[in-house]
Amino acid sequence: AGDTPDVLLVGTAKPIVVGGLDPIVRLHRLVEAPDRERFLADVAGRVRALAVTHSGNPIDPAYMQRFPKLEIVSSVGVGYDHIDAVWAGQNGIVVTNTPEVLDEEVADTALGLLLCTVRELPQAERYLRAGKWVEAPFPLSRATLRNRTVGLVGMGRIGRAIARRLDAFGVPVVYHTRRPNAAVPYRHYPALLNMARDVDTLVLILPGGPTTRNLIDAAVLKALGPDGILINMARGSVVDEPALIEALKNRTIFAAGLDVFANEPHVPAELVALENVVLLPHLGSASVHTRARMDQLVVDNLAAWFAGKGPVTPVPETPWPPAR
Ligand code: 8YV
Repeated sequence: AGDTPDVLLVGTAKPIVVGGLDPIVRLHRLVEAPDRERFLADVAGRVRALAVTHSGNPIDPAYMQRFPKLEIVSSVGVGYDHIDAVWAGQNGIVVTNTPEVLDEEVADTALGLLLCTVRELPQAERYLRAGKWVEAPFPLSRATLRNRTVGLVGMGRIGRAIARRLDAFGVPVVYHTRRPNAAVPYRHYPALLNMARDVDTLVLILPGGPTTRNLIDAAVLKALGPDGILINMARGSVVDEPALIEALKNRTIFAAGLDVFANEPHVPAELVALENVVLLPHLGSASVHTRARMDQLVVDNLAAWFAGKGPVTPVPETPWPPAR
């Protein structure tokens, strides 16, 4: 009590995170340290929390073990596949993410990307800018959202926000998850391959990490078929990227809309060269409005923790109060 806790900032010094934490903790900015290793060795023994503002750094057991007094990892973003939350839970470390505050934003972006991909809107805009409209009208889009059925892979909070939007569009929704969600009215497919066979559009909105790696492989793409459209709002790791590139080149599927990639920010040149893809630089939640709420939640979790109130949004692997 009375002790100002030491917190290590891992990632960029976002103003809301720094501004919110500076008055209540002793904030160490790893990002600004000239000699990171010496800096870490210096502060590691005192650090009680990590504030993670960048998902590029893997927060694995070896990393967390450098901080013997580590109590909590507060990470920005709803996805936390960059953190070994199972190990953290087993070692009494709480992990928090930033759910809910981004649901509607990501769902908006998902519908935008779906419409862009189905109706070839970015291609049409490039056409206009290139001055080609005066020569001939842009070709009719071969695909349409009319008569499509969307298979959602994942049915969490964001999945439900996407499904609600599709309801309003008059587009039927089905979904695949490991366990059916009793709270939703949509048909559940226990087997992804069966769903891929029955629908022509897949929207990925599920966690990344080892359990979902390459879930969308050549077999799923083949089952989706020549009218198939794949939208990835989840993590690049969920898709076998080389298999997807092959499927797009060979017209095994019709098109893809991707907000996430296997090795961000690097996007394979082969994808960039394709006309039947729409590519976004991982901006599902990336508005000033929503990112401010996410950053604030990173602060709120640490503020609540050090005030003795427990975390605001712990991940399921590190429940609070801890399961015994
Ligand atoms: C960001 C995201 O990539 O919330 C997520 O899981 O993918 C994004 O909002 C990021 O985590 C915030 O920088």
